[in-house]
Amino acid sequence: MDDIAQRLSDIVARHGPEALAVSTSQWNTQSDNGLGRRFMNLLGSPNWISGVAMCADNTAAINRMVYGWFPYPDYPNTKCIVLFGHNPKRHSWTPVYNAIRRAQESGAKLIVLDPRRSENAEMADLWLPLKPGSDAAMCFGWLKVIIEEKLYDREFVANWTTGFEALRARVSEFPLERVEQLTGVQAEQIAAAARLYATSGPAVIPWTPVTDQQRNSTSAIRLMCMLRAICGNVDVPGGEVLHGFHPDVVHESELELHGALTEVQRAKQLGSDTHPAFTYRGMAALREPSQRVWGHEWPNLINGCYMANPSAVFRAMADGAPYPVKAFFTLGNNTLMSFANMQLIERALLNQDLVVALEHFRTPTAQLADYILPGDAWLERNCLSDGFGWTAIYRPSQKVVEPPGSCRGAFDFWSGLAQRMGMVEQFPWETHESLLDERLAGLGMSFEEFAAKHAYHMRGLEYRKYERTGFATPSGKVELHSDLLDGLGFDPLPYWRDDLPFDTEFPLTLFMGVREDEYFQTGHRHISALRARNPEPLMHISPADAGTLGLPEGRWVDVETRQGKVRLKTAIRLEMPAGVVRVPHGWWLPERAEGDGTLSGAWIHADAQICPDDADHLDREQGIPHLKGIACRVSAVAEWE
Ligand SMILES: Nc1nc2c(c(=O)[nH]1)N[C@H]1C(S)=C(S)[C@@H](COP(=O)(O)OP(=O)(O)OC[C@H]3O[C@@H](n4cnc5c(=O)[nH]c(N)nc54)[C@H](O)[C@@H]3O)O[C@H]1N2
Ligand SMILES: Nc1nc2c(c(=O)[nH]1)N[C@H]1C(S)=C(S)[C@@H](COP(=O)(O)OP(=O)(O)OC[C@H]3O[C@@H](n4cnc5c(=O)[nH]c(N)nc54)[C@H](O)[C@@H]3O)O[C@H]1N2
Ligand SMILES: [Mo]
Repeated sequence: MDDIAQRLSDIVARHGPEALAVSTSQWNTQSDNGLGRRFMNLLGSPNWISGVAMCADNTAAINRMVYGWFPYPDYPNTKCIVLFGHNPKRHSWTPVYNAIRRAQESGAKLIVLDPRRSENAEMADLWLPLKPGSDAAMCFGWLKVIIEEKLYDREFVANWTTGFEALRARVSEFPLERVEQLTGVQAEQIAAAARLYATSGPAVIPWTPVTDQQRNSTSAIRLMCMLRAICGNVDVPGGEVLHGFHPDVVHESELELHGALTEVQRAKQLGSDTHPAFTYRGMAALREPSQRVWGHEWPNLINGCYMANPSAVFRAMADGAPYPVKAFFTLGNNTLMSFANMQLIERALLNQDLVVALEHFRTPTAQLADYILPGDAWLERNCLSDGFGWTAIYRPSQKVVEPPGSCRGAFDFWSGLAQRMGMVEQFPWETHESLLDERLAGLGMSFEEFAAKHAYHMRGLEYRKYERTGFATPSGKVELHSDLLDGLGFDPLPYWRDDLPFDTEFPLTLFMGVREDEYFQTGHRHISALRARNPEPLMHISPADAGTLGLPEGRWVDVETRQGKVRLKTAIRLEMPAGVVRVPHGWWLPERAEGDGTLSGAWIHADAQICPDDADHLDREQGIPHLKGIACRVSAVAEWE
């Protein structure tokens, strides 16, 4: 830690504080209490990124632009659930899986939009097999039906939205024949689904990662927000509720001290010029409204607000432009494999003066670090969770064993570093527990008392809070037309960006995803009991395509895009549509040789090496990559172990 602090200080002295970049991910939202951002804001670096730039966090940021918060579904009271791809299963999003099944038992309808006949598609009242990446076009189709047939909540639209006429005009560019062409779903089915959503009673469109990972992401997310809003489903029982902060608990956004970062340093945030949506620049117009409605200028929902653009950070690390980034900390995040363009990320890591990983394992990313600090695990630390800042529900998670050996958590890392770098006053807590106690002081309890008393704690939900406070947007209303986006140089209305031209050399389409029960993301391949159940990365392909390509079950193939290739094993699946293949996320082989060049099989199997991050494949506003519909080709591999 002394050496890390010394080397970081030298880098800051030479290149400025912005030469430090930090990447983390979901781990962060459950353990760091905002201390990572606090350290960076005090040091003066805006270059914080997270793998969740492609998972809920970016959705949260975009939702704020429409109605000021990221809503959570009121499953127990809903009458209709719409899943855009999102496929909760017994072993994936288990609580939501249970909530959906219970809602169905009490009569709620289920609509599933998925190219694949997924588990939820099989249990749905309506299944629309849309083309990968066509979710935004589908939403336009629904809006067309709902507006034309006047199925929307006219009173809410009149009183609480801006830009409805402009939206109506934009939507009129999407007759159902066009939407049918763009999505591959029959017009009658699109109309039937739109009617079911708009007329079943209060309805929900739960968050989905599918629209977090598309070149049409910002429009798709905004269109979903608009469907919720104009159908009167925002902040009502059975709809989707804007929780706000819990009034008596100190939330992470507050501990992060975003106000401490100077305007000058904020303006240096990488990627904020080209892809500003979730950066400081992109979210600046929400400061005042957030203060007005939620009592805080810098709500950081799901840690997805005010972050730099990942691709821009990796470019600065690799090439020193627009300025050098020379120190990189990766905490609970397999950085190399969790973004697009792995080739670039490896160059970026190899061009650093200091790389520190806080990890459990020698992941491909950790293998390129100067220091691997052993991280503690969730059973070895106390934690206060508010659902990633999404809900006003707090849950304790208690330490049951001491971390072994020298394993330490985020608290020790950040405060240890802060203390060595002259920030003693701003990191006054002696222990992690004293920080948790401080967060709960408003409830008159210590963490220990809180954990003994509450499995979870929330205040009663208040519906239609906007009638009292307005929405936390510049206009105080739901912004269907966005002056904010207009001001940043983007289309103020949602739009459809045409598909990339057909590439004859790459005639198939791939999507990444379909979670594996045995593993979480890039983790756990070293656990032999799990590996025995699921030994190899599988390409799912339809029987028709397997036939055309002459691929028997179990044949190894290379799936190639213009960016790179991955080696996968053929798995013929009846539920796959023709023309589409599935590439699994995050495969590497911990038993293989480590280090640059091989990275334990990451250079054979990792999906990040086939995801491009050129302008055509990035969402314009957010700059996140397209994992749902990349042109590819598949070729059999003659011999491979
Ligand atoms: N190319 C590509 N990129 C993606 C995706 C994709 O499909 N393709 N998916 C996106 C999605 S949905 C998400 S959520 C993100 C996920 O991105 P990450 O959250 O980075 O996902 P993981 O691969 O689980 O990596 C977490 C790492 O943290 C370590 N770890 C686990 N628990 C602890 C702990 O308690 N302490 C410490 N110190 N370390 C711990 C694990 O060993 C693991 O290496 O990636 C996104 N990025
Ligand atoms: N066991 C286990 N559980 C997990 C995880 C894990 O790794 N393992 N990961 C966790 C994380 S971080 C996340 S984000 C969630 C993700 O969980 P899910 O949201 O369920 O994501 P996936 O299983 O990747 O894909 C869901 C569906 O999207 C469909 N799909 C693919 N492309 C498109 C498209 O363009 N549009 C539409 N509408 N559908 C499409 C696929 O066919 C698939 O059925 O799971 C979480 N739970
Ligand atoms: Mo995720």
